[in-house]
Amino acid sequence: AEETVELRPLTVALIKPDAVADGKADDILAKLDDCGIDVVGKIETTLSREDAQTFYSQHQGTDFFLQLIDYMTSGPIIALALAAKKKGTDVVAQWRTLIGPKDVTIAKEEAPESLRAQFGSKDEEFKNALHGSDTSEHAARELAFFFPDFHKKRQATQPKTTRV
Ligand code: RTP
Ligand code: MG
Repeated sequence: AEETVELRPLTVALIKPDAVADGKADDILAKLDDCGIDVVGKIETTLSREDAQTFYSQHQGTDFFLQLIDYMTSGPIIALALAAKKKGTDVVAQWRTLIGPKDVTIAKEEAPESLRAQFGSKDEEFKNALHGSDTSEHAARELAFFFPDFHKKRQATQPKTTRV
């Protein structure tokens, strides 16, 4: 069978360890269609400490870094490559809006419909169930990390552009 390469802009979501362990992954996945999101890649994996440190390198040196690495390596995660159903949508921004604020308490107050408000931990405000790439550059980097073959095929299909 012929494989088609997904050429829409993509973002990367992670269903974080607590949400996977609490059996929320299927409920989260079931909502995405109604949110205007197509899942075009899905893998389950467990991050090593080194992977997690690289993934969150921008937070190295913060007082929550160790806690964040412990959290993100505490069990299996599900990585998703997401595309917007609606043409021309900035899927990186769309997904960040859908997940809502990173602090679950604030998400519940300010964005009760958001996925973090619905699926985040009741007890720990930073166990927010979901990640979303924050820029298209980071989305490309995260896509290459979690879906290397997929990323390579996209690169090969992309027309070469010349910078003037
Ligand atoms: P993410 O990278 O996971 O999508 O979350 P985000 O962009 O909304 O938030 P970011 O500032 O990048 O923080 C990354 C993750 O670190 C945890 N965190 N803990 N204890 C704390 O003060 C604290 N601050 C952030 C959260 O799990 C957050 O999602
Ligand atoms: Mg972030």
